[in-house]
Amino acid sequence: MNHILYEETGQIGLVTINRPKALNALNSEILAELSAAFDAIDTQKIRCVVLTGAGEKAFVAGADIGEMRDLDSAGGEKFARTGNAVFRKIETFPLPVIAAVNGYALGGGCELALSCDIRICSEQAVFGQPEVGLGITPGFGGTQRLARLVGSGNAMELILSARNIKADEACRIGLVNRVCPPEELMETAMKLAGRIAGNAPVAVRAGKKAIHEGLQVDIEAGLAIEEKLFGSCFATEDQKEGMTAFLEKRKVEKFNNR
Ligand code: DAK
Repeated sequence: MNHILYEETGQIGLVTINRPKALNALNSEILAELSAAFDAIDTQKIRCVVLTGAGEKAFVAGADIGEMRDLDSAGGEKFARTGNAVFRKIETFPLPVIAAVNGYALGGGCELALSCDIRICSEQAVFGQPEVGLGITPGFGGTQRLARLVGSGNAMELILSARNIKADEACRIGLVNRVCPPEELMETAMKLAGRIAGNAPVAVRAGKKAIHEGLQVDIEAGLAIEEKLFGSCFATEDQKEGMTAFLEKRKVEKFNNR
């Protein structure tokens, strides 16, 4: 791959978008490589994924404006389809994905962070949806995921004004979970990933699935989704071990992902 780095630390997979000279802007090659990188993750061995951008300046400064400018409508549609498919792949990925946002997360970059399950950012991070200033709307799910996460009023303000916001404001409106000094960002993200990786994998996956799927339906249907996934945990050895350890007043020996 030319622009995606992947490494593993124990049971954590780290995906890095590596095009720092263009502030990690997403072109079609990067989108294809990002998709392939997620496809290649061993979801039996790895238990949590961290996604970040290379360099100190940007997570992702958006879709590649140079590549997009001359697209015709068929090209625009193809670009949107590719991007939407990758972002949806991340959102529905069986493992939790944490975005470690190290700088600019603009346009498609903000939308990429929104496709992740949890967002942690550095004090230097900047978020925004500048698309209307470029004559387009957000095209990788921004109008949908931002409104679901921060409410329609905040999403309207950000998308319609194209105003960038800093980390503290992003945290205040719930766009990010946590803000930390730049030098502590990766350590904080990896620590959280490690904590997630230590829990029962089937239960963690079920929790992610229940939240995502439940948000798309009414409360009755959402509770039905939860019941089914809750029930499925009782078919696992890890549920027996988790509850037995509690009753025997000892720590869980090991969750085996079974
Ligand atoms: N695309 C391409 N190149 C970019 C880029 C981008 N989004 N952002 C930065 N770069 C490149 C710059 O062109 C520059 O390249 P060189 O000139 O060195 O070759 C290099 O990165 C460094 O950038 P700057 O020199 O501008 O750095 P500054 O520190 O001065 O400014 C900045 C940093 C982040 C404020 C600035 O670069 C900036 O405003 N960048 C653009 C941010 C932006 O508008 N992002 C949103 C892009 S629109 C769709 C699906 C999705 C989308 C649209 C449609 N469909 C459904 C069809 C998504 C749209 C977007 O993301």
